[in-house]
Amino acid sequence: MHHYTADLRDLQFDLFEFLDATRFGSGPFEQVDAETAAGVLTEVRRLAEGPVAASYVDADRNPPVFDPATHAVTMPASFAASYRAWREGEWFRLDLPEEHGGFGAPAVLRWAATEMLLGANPALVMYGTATTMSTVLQALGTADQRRLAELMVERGWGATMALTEPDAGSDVGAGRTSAAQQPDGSWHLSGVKRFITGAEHDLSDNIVHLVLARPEGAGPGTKGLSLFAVPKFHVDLASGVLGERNGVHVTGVEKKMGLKVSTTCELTFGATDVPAQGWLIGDVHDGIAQMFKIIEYARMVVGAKAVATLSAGYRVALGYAKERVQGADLTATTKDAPRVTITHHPDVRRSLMLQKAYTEGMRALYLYTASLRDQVTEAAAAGDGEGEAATLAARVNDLLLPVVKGFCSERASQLLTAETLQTLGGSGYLQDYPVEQYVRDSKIDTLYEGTTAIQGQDLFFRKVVRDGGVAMTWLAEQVAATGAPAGEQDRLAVERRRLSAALADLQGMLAALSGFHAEAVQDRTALYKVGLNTTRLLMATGDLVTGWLLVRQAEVALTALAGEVSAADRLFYEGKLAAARFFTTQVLPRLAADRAVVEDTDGSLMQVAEGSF
Ligand code: ST9
Repeated sequence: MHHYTADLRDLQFDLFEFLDATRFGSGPFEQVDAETAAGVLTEVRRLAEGPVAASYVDADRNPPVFDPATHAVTMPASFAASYRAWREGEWFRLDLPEEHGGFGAPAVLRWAATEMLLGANPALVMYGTATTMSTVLQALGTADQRRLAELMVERGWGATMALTEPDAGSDVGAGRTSAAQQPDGSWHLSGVKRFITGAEHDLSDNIVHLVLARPEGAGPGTKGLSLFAVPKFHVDLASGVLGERNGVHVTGVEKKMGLKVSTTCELTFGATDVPAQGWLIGDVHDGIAQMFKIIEYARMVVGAKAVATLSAGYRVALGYAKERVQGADLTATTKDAPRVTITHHPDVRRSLMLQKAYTEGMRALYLYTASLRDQVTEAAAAGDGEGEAATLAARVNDLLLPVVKGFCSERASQLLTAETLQTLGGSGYLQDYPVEQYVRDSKIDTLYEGTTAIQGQDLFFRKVVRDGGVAMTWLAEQVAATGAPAGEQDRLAVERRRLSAALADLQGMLAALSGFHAEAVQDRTALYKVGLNTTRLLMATGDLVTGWLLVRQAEVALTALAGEVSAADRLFYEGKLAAARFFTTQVLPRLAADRAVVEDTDGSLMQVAEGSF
């Protein structure tokens, strides 16, 4: 047994009972029927819990070694073995479209399988998604770049997304890496990128960097950036044979709090005699939009990773709590009353149910978001890709992306520290259990791929205001429908009432923020009142959608319980009812306080002198 166990039952529930299971074996997903999909989940679970999880701890204690003289990184042997096991199983194909050697699996299945790998060994997925990055070259590249993409898949080459620079983190548009066009049509890049994931390792014999740089004479900001493919080694595209070393080198590898086996690199272009030669993607200057194709995917990776780690942690905490005998029942009246396992203590139960409800609710959230992508694919396959339903599904998917990334990572990180580790008491602080590593490895999820603050701004300014509120209004209608009273005998009456109240609170927040936004037409400083609340809005939206999905899951559970179920399934479905009851009555009421804070925002914080902090 390694550190990780997957929650296969809950993943199966999401895919085959909760979300629309009719997509398996039909339309664009004809080749992946439900039985095949279930087989994929079982196989990936075996791989994740076995060889993939095997190096998780060792690679943390013995992280990659960087040699500045050769710019090379040696990966821990244990991790290389995990990576090999994953590649030899050809599982990288799961994430590729069928026309590029993939399985043609729906997004819900791809993300469910990815969750297990992320929970078992997140860095492995981060190195492995290099293969998926090739699809951007397939979609947007020239004929040569599409050939390069083929080689990336065939040879298992690494890839990076290179945006960040020492003075351009959240503000990507401040990037100074430049690109000068050459007579042969290629470009020479100069500059330094920072925090580049996987820019050096010895897991593959080449790495293709996808780099944002500013062509000479281009304008400022993100719109002046173009996207270039810059390989570590030049390639003869016809044969795939590697040629000369390109002038791009890793000049530093960061020492970090966690996720140590994922190399975080400083990447320098054109600092030696050899130029850093790159090629403009698709021969068009549209860098930030092209890079966002990768960023959107990566933000889903981060959200799913956060849920995967919380799930792994919750299962460790639950196992511990069921075994750990400590103290007497709170109602005991004598000092020598029998000691009980800590699951008998109310506060431990509160903590465990909080972890369970968030884990299952946020899993439902990222899978529901993935299912919207499937709806777009299905509509396109039916020749209705530009139709109303597909457009709406794409907009709601866009709306939920910052929630998946920002909300799931924040909640998972908070819960792992405040609840999961705490369940184990002092033992949680020890390296005897994996939870301290989960805490360290998951903290980065709130930071990279756009911090939580960036996700909050994205949600309000781009996904609500710029969208004209279309996606948010549709989502609110769905929540309202679930929250509507369903008769006197309804076992979920309390849950629906609480859900409706929380929806009203979120709508109150949105109304207040829209008011501040409108006020800014006259007085720009009113925007501060929006900015003081965008993270709060992000978290409240996440809580509401999580609560909504948990109530809908409870509806499915009730239906199942009305029929014949096994003893194990009875417990599983009762657990769904308990999670919905707990979340709607103990978490959602807090949105009323958030609403009051938003409505009372006066912007005075922005008047406080720096020296008074
Ligand atoms: C990093 C790496 O952190 C960490 C590794 C994580 C592990 C991930 C695993 C690897 C995954 C690899 C997967 C590959 C697979 C790929 C498969 C793909 C199929 N949505 O608002 P404006 C665009 S890397 C879409 O004016 P500012 C849009 O084109 C570092 N597009 O922005 C827009 O034009 P328009 C991560 C968006 O004020 C244009 O940008 N760093 C979106 O100029 C300008 O928009 C970050 O994430 C969006 N949501 O710049 C940066 N937003 O408006 C964080 C913008 O005409 N900072 N565009 O449509 C930000 O996101 C900033 O908000 C900013 C602001 C830079 C966009």
